[in-house]
Amino acid sequence: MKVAIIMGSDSDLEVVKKGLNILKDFGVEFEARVLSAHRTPHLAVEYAMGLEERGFDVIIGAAGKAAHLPGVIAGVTNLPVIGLPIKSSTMDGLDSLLSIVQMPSGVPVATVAINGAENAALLAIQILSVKSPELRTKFKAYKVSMAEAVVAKDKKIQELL
Ligand code: RP5
Repeated sequence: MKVAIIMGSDSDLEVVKKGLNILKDFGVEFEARVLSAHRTPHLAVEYAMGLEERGFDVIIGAAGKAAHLPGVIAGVTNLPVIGLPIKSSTMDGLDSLLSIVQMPSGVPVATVAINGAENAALLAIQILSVKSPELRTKFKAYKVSMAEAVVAKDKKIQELL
């Protein structure tokens, strides 16, 4: 089970890394590449078209500004594509979000929040966990520890007030 992460620029890496760390924590195999829908369109399409045959299951496409990358990828693959809008411009990432989320019907891109790299990775893990009991168990444990952290914070605040 493998996830491919394609980012439009190396300037996206700082945000994308947060998602890569989650994939590492869950022990999910991934490949991360810098390929642009505008600057290297032929390479990006060629790479995306080969992923299914290479055994990948999910693709995360991260891009900012006129963020066409996830949509272009979704157009040339049968694999599910998660779009990660990067806040990289003077419009606070709203341009990236709208470019990614407003896909025409027939070509879905599951779009997460602006800079939501963690959720992109977690959604990829949830998709993989449909066929992986091991990942599902890890995901359940993740949710439990997240809830425990909130309960601990609540307790701490009660003690302070
Ligand atoms: C997009 O343009 C990239 O995904 C990046 O978010 C944005 C800016 O790229 P750089 O000019 O920093 O390379 O294609």
